[in-house]
Amino acid sequence: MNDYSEIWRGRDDASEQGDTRRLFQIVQQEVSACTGGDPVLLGFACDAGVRRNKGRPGSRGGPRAIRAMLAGLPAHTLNVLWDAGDVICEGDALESAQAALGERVATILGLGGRPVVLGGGHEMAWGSFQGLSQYLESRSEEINGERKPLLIVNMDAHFDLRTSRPGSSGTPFDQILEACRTQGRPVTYACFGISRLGNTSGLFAHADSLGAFYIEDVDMQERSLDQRLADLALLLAQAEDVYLTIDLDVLPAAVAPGVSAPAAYGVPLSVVEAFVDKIHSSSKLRLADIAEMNPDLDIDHHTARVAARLVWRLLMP
Ligand SMILES: [Mn+2]
Repeated sequence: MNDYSEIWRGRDDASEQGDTRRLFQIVQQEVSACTGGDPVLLGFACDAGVRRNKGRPGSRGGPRAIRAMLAGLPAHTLNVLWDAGDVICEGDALESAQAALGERVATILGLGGRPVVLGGGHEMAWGSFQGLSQYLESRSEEINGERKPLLIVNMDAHFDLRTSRPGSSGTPFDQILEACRTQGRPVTYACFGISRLGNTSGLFAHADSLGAFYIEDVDMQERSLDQRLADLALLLAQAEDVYLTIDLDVLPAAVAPGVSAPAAYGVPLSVVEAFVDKIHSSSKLRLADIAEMNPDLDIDHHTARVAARLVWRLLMP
């Protein structure tokens, strides 16, 4: 276990009136004691997949940067927050780090916790999914009848469906869909915020061939929000379980400069947040992660603050 006492600190308002608790005052690290429904943070300190994908490295510092911005946020109705520490990728040992992430996610899910994973490059999704898959497999014995699909909601400027191997930050959802085919697991892959300028025709064709559902960034603006939330409601109704993954590069570069591939256009934070809230309130969300936080490229913690804001909403009961 890493020592995070340097990060989990903030302003103590105990001399003020009312409930003055902030997240740093309710965080605990003995995760094995977590009870059903508690939120659990887990970091994936890794940019090996970004390097393999020829991106700009630095996201291995992401979990630390997001925790630092979370620490001082008010706790409001939350009474306990668990921090399971980081899975750290050494060098280019990506596959073993992803497997380790999967084990930790499966353990948290088995305890009844609500994991929120802080990245780290988007290669984290392949690790997160391995944990969710293990958990769903162990649970499936208790469920009779036909399985409804797993819904993967990816808020991202990119499909991340590259077919080259070994895996990278550009391949995780192709790896996941491949694993689902092998497992016979019904799955719906839905991408919101795809940039036409950030994906080749070949990638669009591959997404089509896989039956992916996707909405481009130009149709993910405020003016279309009601329609998009209706699309999301339909997808949620058809699903048994939901995995939400947010790539911070779905946001405009001015909002999230601290990412490997900033977006010239992007999806407004208000729209991303409306999606997060709707999915969070669906009671089907099993696992969430937030990818591509790169503190080396951030400006005055703007990206880390946005990431912390989205994570905060996922942590609330
Ligand atoms: Mn991505």
